[in-house]
Amino acid sequence: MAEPPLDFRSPCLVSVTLILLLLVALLFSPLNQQHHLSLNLSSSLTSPSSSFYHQQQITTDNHTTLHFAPAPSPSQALLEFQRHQSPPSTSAPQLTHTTIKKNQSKTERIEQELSVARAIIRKAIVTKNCTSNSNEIYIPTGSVYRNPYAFHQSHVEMVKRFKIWAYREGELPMVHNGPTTYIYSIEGQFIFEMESGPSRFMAEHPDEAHAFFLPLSVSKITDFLIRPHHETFFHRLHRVFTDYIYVISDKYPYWNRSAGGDHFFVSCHDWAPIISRDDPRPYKNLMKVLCNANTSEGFKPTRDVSLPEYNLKAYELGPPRFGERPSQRPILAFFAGAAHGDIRSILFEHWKEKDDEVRVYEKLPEKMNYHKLMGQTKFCLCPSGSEVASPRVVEAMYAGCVPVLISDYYAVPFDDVLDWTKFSIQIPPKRIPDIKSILKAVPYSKYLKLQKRVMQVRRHFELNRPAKPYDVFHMVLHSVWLRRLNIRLPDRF
Ligand SMILES: *[C@@H]1O[C@H](CO)[C@@H](O)[C@H](O)[C@H]1NC(C)=O
Ligand SMILES: *[C@@H]1O[C@H](CO)[C@@H](O)[C@H](O)[C@H]1NC(C)=O
Ligand SMILES: *[C@@H]1O[C@H](CO)[C@@H](O)[C@H](O)[C@H]1NC(C)=O
Ligand SMILES: *[C@@H]1O[C@H](CO)[C@@H](O)[C@H](O)[C@H]1NC(C)=O
Ligand SMILES: *[C@@H]1O[C@H](CO)[C@@H](O)[C@H](O)[C@H]1NC(C)=O
Ligand SMILES: CC(=O)N[C@H]1CO[C@H](CO)[C@@H](O)[C@@H]1O
Repeated sequence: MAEPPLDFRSPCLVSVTLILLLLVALLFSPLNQQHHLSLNLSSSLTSPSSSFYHQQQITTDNHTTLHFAPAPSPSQALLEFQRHQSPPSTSAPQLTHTTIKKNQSKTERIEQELSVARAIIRKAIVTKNCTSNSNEIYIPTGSVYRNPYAFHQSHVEMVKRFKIWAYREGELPMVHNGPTTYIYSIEGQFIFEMESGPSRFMAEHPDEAHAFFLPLSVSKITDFLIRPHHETFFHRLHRVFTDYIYVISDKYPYWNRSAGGDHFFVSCHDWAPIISRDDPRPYKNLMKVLCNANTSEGFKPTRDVSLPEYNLKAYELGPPRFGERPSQRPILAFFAGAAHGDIRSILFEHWKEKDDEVRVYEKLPEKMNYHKLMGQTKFCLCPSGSEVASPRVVEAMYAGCVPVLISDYYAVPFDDVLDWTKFSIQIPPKRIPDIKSILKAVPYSKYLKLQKRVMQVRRHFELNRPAKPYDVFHMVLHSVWLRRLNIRLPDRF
């Protein structure tokens, strides 16, 4: 009896083939090879094999791998932005291994460049010395940095090398739209900074890009898309994003190459995490740069980036600076804002207009100036509202006021570089009744240190146009850069 002919349309065979392909991708995905290059930021970036957008077989190629000598063990290879880090190896990494091969693929070239950057950063950590050719406007030092040498060198390498391609697809108003306003302003500021002028980070051709920017704006989409009611709207929001990804992954090889792992979008809107709710698969690896960095809602600090929130008019570059000297700040603690969310209702229950030193208002009396009050306050309360982030963190810094974070599940911005315990106070929501005693227990000398460091880190939250090294735009890109350094693309393109 003759065997039936092999029919590739057989659903069973097709799915077996698919499963095999997925397994191969899982086993060999270079995105899994964190241990060779991890800067300890992406341990959770797993294989993208289940993504619809990533069905091709990926293989690794040893020739593209840059070996550091001596071969680091997994823990030694970690480039942690921690202080007091013991050197990864006794000898400095050898950069001489970066021999340029002839006829490299475009992806190989990109990956080799990143390998060189990693090696230079590791060397700066070992030697505690940064190599830079340019005249630097600022040198990070002091306890506010987890590892000032690593950060300094990494920032230098980023400014020197990092290239981003912003997709041109999509139309105004939902894509490519300039400054947005209100508490979503940073989202539009970022898109505007990337697209409006000559940014040093923009790639001239996608082949030379290390990362890819999806210039969609959730807050513009929510403004312009008809929303009869929330549920229907959430589906539409999801559709806009998924369609966009479909278009660019069909037209260009870059999305499929990394299953979205080197792609990112930026949003400050509360609803941004919802884009992946209907079908999370395409978003598994995508870097989400979000204000709403709620780790209990799918935000992964190793993959995603926490974005500071600003409450600004369009084109406005930062809140006013009315900060008094530390000795001229009679108010112990201050908050004014709407009754959004559970944490604030607890705050109001205990403190709303009840205390002379802990001044908490739902509605600020008209004769009072919000920013001036912050400038006369030692500790500015920054409770979460209807999302985890609050524009008060940045406002406090501009006013030279020590931020007091009152939140659950909030992944704070730039945490891989900055040590927040050195310039802020964190009070868990359940200790809201003790706010006054906690803050009064901070010795004046410690307060002075905290305040001085607030003035120091403030530069990392400043908005400039065009952007300047170490300002918030650079810090956000640096977060993306670090996450990009932690993945390696397959060499097939
Ligand atoms: C590739 O590298 C791995 C580990 O570094 C090694 O075990 C393997 O033998 C290498 N394969 C080839 C083809 O060189
Ligand atoms: C490199 O590629 C070019 C054309 O793509 C070819 O002519 C040349 O022989 C190749 N060189 C090597 C060393 O493979
Ligand atoms: C850092 O490196 C520079 C040149 O690369 C050198 O002149 C300087 O002495 C080094 N500093 C330290 C502390 O090793
Ligand atoms: C990327 O993958 C999808 C799904 O497998 C496929 O439809 C698309 O054509 C691929 N894109 C390119 C540029 O090959
Ligand atoms: C963060 O997410 C959790 C889980 O969804 C939710 O209960 C909590 O309210 C969120 N926090 C804020 C401030 O929205
Ligand atoms: C040395 C080390 O592994 N450090 C940290 C790397 O990141 C993971 C989680 O992402 C931490 O658990 C480790 O402590």
